[in-house]
Amino acid sequence: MPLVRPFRTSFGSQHVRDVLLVHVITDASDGWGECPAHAEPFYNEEFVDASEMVLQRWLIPPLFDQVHLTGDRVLDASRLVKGYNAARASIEMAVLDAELRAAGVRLASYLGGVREHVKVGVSIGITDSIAQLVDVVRGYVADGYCRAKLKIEPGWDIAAVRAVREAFPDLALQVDANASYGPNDVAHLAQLDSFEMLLIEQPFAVDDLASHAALASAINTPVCLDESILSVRSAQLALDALACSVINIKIGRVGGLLEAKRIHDYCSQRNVQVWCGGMLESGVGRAANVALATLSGFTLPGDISASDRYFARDVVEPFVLVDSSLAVPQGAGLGVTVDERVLHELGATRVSVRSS
Ligand code: OSB
Ligand code: MG
Repeated sequence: MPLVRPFRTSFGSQHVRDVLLVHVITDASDGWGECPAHAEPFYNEEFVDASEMVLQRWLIPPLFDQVHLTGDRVLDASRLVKGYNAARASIEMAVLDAELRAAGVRLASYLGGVREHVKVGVSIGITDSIAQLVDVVRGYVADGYCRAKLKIEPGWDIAAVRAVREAFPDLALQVDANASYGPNDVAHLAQLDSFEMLLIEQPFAVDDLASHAALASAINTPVCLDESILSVRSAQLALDALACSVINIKIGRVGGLLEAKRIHDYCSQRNVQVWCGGMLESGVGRAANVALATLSGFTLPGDISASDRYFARDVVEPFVLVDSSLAVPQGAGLGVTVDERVLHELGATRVSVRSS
């Protein structure tokens, strides 16, 4: 799917999304899921061609042995496979969608959601100049976004954030470094503390809790982890290490909607704020993100922008921005309908895996 604007981060510039959807067909109904892994293993180690192979060879076949397959059995059925959380999330999502569509239950209700609209922000890539960045932010503010997240990297940080803060004194602002800084950058990053931001996301390496803890103790702005959090267990370790005070929950990073909910529940118990991250999903994954973000502990705006921020044409009915929020779809399951005509026009190919 071509992106309406290239998305540049510390790990490269993307112009298209290589989207992998999973379509589950059961006796009772069918369901869709999305694997949000990217074409290259630059965000984390997973990449979409590998996800596809793991799904075909190891994640899907054991599911045919289940007498009564439900979404809550998918994670356990795949416990022998290590990693590939985005692939795991996609098949769980599709099975849950099929199950809930057959039962006539919305995903948000099944998860225990408490709201009909979720507040969202927009994640803004690195641009060629600071003037251009300020223009891009201005465009999204005009579109109605109440919160902007700026991607940063060494060489594109303090001055860029300062310019945006000066141009938009009241905008809710946060930054995301995608692990592009090292332990020696703590003092440098501490300069970001003066811009009254909601949070600083994943400045250091995925396994470097110590540098995150050092930064967190040096500044007032909350430190948030993305790449480092893979499960309830890693959330507990990070919080105990004082490496963060806020967590970005992504369905694809943690291995599915149900682990995402468990992390949410755990953080709620500890009074830790969470928010729903994004991976430039199509409308299928976006519907799951919206449903997840209806849980009570998702108190910060999600990286769940409207469909037109990403794609000229989405594969489901587009999500539209109203009052910096997206409405939760009304229908059962994910509540969206995949337009197979759009898939065809995008040149989608289909691979079938059947019970033998
Ligand atoms: O780190 O949050 C991230 C997109 C792809 C991979 C990683 C990240 C992101 C985003 C965009 O920031 C979030 C979105 O709008 O989907
Ligand atoms: Mg991030």
